[in-house]
Amino acid sequence: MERTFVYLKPNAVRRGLVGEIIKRFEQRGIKIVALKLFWMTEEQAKELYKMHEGKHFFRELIEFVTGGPVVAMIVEAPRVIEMVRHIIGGTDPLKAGTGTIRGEFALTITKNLIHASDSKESFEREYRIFFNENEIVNYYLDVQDDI
Ligand code: FUP
Repeated sequence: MERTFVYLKPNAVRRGLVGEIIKRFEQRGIKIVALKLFWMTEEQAKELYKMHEGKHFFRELIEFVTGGPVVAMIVEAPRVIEMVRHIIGGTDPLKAGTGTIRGEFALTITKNLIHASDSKESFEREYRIFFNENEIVNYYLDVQDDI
C-alpha cells in the first residue's frame, strides 16, 4: 500500500467540484485516510511550493492557493501516487488527457484545480506541512478486496 497527498485548490471548492473530484477517487477504490477543509496560510503555501520560488508565476500561485479554503486529503491504494496523477491529468489542462480531472474541468495552468504529490519523497515532505500524524485514520475498506 502506498499513500499520497492531494489537495483541491480554492477554485475547486468555490466551483462546487469537491464531490465530483472525491467521487473519482472513491470509484477507483482509493481509500481516504485523512481529510479536511481549511484556509491555507501563506507560510504553508510558500513551503509547499518552495521549489518554484523566484519563478515568474510564484506570486500569483501563492495568492491563488491562499485566496480561499482548500480541501486536503491523504489517500491510500496500491501505486496510488501514479494513479492519482493519472486521474488528475497533466499540469497544463490543455495537455491533460480527456477524462482526467484537469482535462474536463480546468482551463489554465495556475488554476488547475488540484495538486497531488509526484513521488514518495514529495509525499513525505508535503503531507507534514498540513497534517499531524493523529489526523491519519487507519481502518479497513472492504471495497479494496474487490479491485
Ligand atoms: P503539478 O505537480 O502538476 O501541480 O505541477 P508543478 O509542480 O510543476 O506546478 C505547481 C503549480 O505551479 C501548478 F499547479 C500551477 C503552477 N504553475 C504555474 O502557474 N505556471 C507554470 O508555468 C507552472 C506551474
